[in-house]
Amino acid sequence: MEEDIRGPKKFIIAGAVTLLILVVAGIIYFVVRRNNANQPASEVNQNVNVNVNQIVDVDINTNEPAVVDEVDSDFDGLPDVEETKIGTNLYEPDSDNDGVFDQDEVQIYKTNPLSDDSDKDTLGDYKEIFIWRTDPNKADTDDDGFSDGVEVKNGYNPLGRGLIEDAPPGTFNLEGNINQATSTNQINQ
Ligand SMILES: [Ca+2]
Ligand SMILES: [Ca+2]
Ligand SMILES: [Ca+2]
Ligand SMILES: [Ca+2]
Repeated sequence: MEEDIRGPKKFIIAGAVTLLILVVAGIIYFVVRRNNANQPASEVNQNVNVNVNQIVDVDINTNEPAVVDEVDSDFDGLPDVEETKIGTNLYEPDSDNDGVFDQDEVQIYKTNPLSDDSDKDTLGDYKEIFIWRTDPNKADTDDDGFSDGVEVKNGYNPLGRGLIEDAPPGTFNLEGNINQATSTNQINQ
């Protein structure tokens, strides 16, 4: 009977000890593993945070001036920064009110956006560019000794020899409008 009782007892004690060892080992394993896993994770987080912060800093630094550069208060295509440098009105797309937008004057026609007559030949930039097709930056476009303004005022062709009235149909007349074939014929007759 005693042996019968001792047998299972031994087994129970052995089993309990084994279980205890397993549990302790398990806890140790779990704790060690958790510590190992946490440490690199926190380091990674720190790295990510540093990188993200650096990227954000860089983005802010590069984007801030770019955004400022692109501000165009009067939507004339010339950024405020550029207008401030040139001295044109940030809130007026045609600062000199000559009919040619600031951006076009600066970037296309190279005329003075602060003067309605860039070459001071008494023929305005708009008329030179869009009507007479003369050089808005050259007072005497055809180099004949008479300024564009004087020629037009006196009825002479600012782009060559002769009178405006003699200019072929499809060019311009005294008012700066396209010549009609009939009026030219009348003049010729
Ligand atoms: Ca502008
Ligand atoms: Ca203008
Ligand atoms: Ca002019
Ligand atoms: Ca001329």
